[in-house]
Amino acid sequence: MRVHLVNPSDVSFGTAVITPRWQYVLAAATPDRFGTPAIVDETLDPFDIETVRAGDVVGIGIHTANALRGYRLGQRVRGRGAFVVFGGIHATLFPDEAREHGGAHAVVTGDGDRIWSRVLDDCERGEPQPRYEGGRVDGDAFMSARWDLLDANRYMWAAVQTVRGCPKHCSFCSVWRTDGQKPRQRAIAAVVREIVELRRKGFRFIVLADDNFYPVTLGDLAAADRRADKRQHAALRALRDERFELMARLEQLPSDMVFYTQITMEAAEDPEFLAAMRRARIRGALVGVESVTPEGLKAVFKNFNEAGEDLVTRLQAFRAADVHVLGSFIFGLPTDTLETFTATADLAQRAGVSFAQFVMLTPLPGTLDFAKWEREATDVPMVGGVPLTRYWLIPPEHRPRVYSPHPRMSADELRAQTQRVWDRFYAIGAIWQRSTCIRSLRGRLAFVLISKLYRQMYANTGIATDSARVQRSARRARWLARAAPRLFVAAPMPALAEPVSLRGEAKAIPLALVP
Ligand code: B12
Ligand code: SF4
Repeated sequence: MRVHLVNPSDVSFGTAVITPRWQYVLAAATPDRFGTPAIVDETLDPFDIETVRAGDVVGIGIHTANALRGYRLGQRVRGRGAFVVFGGIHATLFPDEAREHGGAHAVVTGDGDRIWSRVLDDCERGEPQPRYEGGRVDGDAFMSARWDLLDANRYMWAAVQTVRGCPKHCSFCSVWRTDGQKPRQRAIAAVVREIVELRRKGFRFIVLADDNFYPVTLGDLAAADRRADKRQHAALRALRDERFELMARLEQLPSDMVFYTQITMEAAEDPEFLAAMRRARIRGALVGVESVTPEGLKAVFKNFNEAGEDLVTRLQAFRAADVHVLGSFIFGLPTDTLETFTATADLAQRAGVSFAQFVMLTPLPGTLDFAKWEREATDVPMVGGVPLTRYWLIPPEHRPRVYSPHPRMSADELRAQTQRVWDRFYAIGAIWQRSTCIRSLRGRLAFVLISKLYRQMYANTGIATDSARVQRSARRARWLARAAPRLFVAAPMPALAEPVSLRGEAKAIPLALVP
């Protein structure tokens, strides 16, 4: 019985930007007696189903965007007599769908770390259960990924997770509902061990694939300190201290290492944290700016962000700490007007963000926005027998782009305006100007390449609807992607030692104490 772990994708680029972490985590969770799992990432190459034999187990991980591709694969491998198991965020949200459309024998909801070995045992006995609850595994029980299985030449960045869950509750995001609002921080030693292993192999670019790298703000601490019962304050303090300890260890790693993460803007108000990020060489962060207006922020329950000039100041604080910001902006909020597009484009350039993504408000399953959209939808259009409220089940060639309805602008208008902002931000002159944030010519060229690649990949899978444009983008992305990994590989360091703890090993925080 062979185990296959498949990351579905309709488009294969030959090279990918970031390793799908779940595959290496599930490989680690696979007991030795089942042998080494075959890891297939379709963003690199399509899955050759001829490799699947009757009695094998095929684990397919899906998010909403690749769910249908996953279902199609599931049906085909089930036809070959394999056991089909689905997991991932979309399967967690719609477990029955994977059975109905994907030929699933079993669906795992939540985290796969602990439950996976039981699923395999049951398949071995020929008795998989229809549903397994993986739950939310504690931070210190997360499996470390099996990086020995990684082909170092095909990815630009490796993904290491340090914390799961986010205390916020933004209306367009599903993370706080699936991963929970209690931050589950991994043990520092486990995180660092993975990073060292990756650097030994020649990986120097690491994505800290966290929901929010800054789960405890200064505001949270102050609020907890005002309470008579100080236990919560102590728990938050301990979480914060662990972040600093982790960053102190990263600081001791080879100086050519670069980290990238996702973080809320509140970190910009915390100079001590920013300074630690700089020392740890966390050189980039996706910051969910979302909207440049206070009304827009309120509409998505993100009032903790700043707007206008205060927003510029916050974003510049990251830049001053040498943290390149990938600003994530949302268009199509009910409060947006035509002026919002120009104001956003101007602000993105002025605030010194190095990269930006301009996404259109989309009702993603598991979010409050989706629930409202589904609830309020009347006369739901059908496409090929599928209601639009299940748009991910519509074949990609017929699938309309689905956006949250806007009170004044049509979807076409929103899309055209959004495209215009992308084109403006990623014009070669604008990129070259932004690349001055890097000193070396090689670094600047890499910056231009990554900017162009990012833009092309997004245009391909993101907002463009004109198929000629999509095809062109895919071709360019493939071409750029071939050149990119060479700029990312470093000489392996097989003898690299693990950095030592500066304050003694931090203890895992009892979950019950974290608010
Ligand atoms: C890093 C990341 C990215 C990276 C890298 C993706 C990659 N190559 O892995 C980048 C930046 C490229 C990215 C892009 C996007 N992402 Co993203 N991303 C994440 C993030 C923060 C972490 C993912 C991760 O590595 N987690 C660590 C691993 C170990 O966890 P995991 O994947 O959940 O897997 C565990 C379980 O789910 C389960 N499991 C997973 N698969 C399987 C399979 C089986 C068989 C089993 C048994 C179990 C199992 O077990 C695993 C171990 O516990 C998540 C947030 C999140 N919490 O998941 C968002 C997230 C997955 N992304 C999201 C989105 C929306 C996107 C984009 C569409 C954003 C955009 N607007 O462009 C694009 C989509 C790109 C594409 N076309 O596929 C959403 C998905 C929502 C949804 N309903 O699908 C998430 C949940 C964030 C959010 N705000 O809601 N993303
Ligand atoms: S958008 Fe970011 S800050 Fe908001 S809930 Fe999701 S992960 Fe947390």
